[in-house]
Amino acid sequence: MPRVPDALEPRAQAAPARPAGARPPVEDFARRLVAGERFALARAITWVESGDRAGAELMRLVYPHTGRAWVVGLTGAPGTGKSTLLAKLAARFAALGRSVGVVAVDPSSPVTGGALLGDRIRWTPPETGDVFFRSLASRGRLGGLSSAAFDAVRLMDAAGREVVIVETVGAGQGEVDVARLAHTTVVALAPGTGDEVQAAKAGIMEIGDLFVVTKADRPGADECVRDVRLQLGLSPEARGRREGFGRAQGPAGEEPTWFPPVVKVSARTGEGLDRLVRLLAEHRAYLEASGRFGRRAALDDVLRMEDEFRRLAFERARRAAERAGAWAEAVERLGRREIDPATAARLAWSGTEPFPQAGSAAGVEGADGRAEGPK
Ligand SMILES: Nc1nc2c(ncn2[C@@H]2O[C@H](COP(=O)(O)OP(=O)(O)OP(=O)(O)O)[C@@H](O)[C@H]2O)c(=O)[nH]1
Ligand SMILES: [Mg+2]
Repeated sequence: MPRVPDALEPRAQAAPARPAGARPPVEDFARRLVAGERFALARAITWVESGDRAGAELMRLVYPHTGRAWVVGLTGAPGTGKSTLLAKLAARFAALGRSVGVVAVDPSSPVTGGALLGDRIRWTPPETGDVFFRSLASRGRLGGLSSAAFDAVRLMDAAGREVVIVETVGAGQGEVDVARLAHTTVVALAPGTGDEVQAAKAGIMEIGDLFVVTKADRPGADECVRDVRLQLGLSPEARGRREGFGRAQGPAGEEPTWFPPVVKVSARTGEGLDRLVRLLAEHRAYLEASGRFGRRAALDDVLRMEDEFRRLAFERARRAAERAGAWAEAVERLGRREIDPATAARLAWSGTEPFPQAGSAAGVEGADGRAEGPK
């Protein structure tokens, strides 16, 4: 059996270094943040959340200090018990001497203002241990994680948080995003809610590295575990198959393997928590043994780069279309319902420079976005 990593071994806490000397504010903040100062971290996250330019500047400065944190994503339907579980997990890691960061993406939207569920758990920090909690109200335009959530995770990483746990409500794109950001994705399902069925529909069975059946003190937990196992391709007869970190003979010799475990946990009674923490540590060991730990963060960074590139490309193309008058024309004809939105987009695109185009909405079908010719 593979060795369980030192993520479980207690370790003494290092005191954050005190900064000294006066420098320009953002640089000063960057230094204090990297030294682990909580106030600087809190301020930095506020900057990125509000879109303050200082946030982008700070990110540029502290970025070389990122890439060390273990990012654990926790997702699941509203009211599954994620926050309650997260509080227990954070306390466990903190008790082991780890500095913990928590990013909760609040399901309340700026439109409705309210929380999804009246009884949702408010965060109470553990009595001991180093936990930094931050809740972000903002969500991405398409319901996925906002870039502020990604940035908050990176800032916590730069500030030396060793474990960063991100809670998102499973509502489509959110889970996919959290899996993209996290090294380890935990999917929470509550018994008796038909969550298993929903999960299969939403495709979250594919993203889970671990499945937690929450509220195990309630009836139906065993059935829920069985259903999830069945969906993972673990028939009751195949129960003996090893879940978690294993090794298998691959083309290039023995390779680390991972099969998603299903854990029954009650945050209320504490049942299953030890096993969950042990399996999380096992997944971390698997990530390291397979070289995925470093690669995962790098992949996320390239995707973040793509996001920004997409934004820049959009802005440039839109400005070009506006200059050519094609944007306004497209919007106007769309408003008169002469053309549908897709055709309108092509018409607007036909005005972009420096891409050579035919002047009509119909003539832009072949545009592949490659800049050709002098301009
Ligand atoms: N019986 C029982 N109830 C639980 C357990 N964990 C959470 N709950 C209850 O389930 C409700 C929702 O818990 P939360 O932790 O807020 O769930 P959540 O998934 O974070 O909810 P959202 O963030 O709103 O999606 C609360 O009333 C909790 O008290 C548990 O282990 N057993
Ligand atoms: Mg919650």
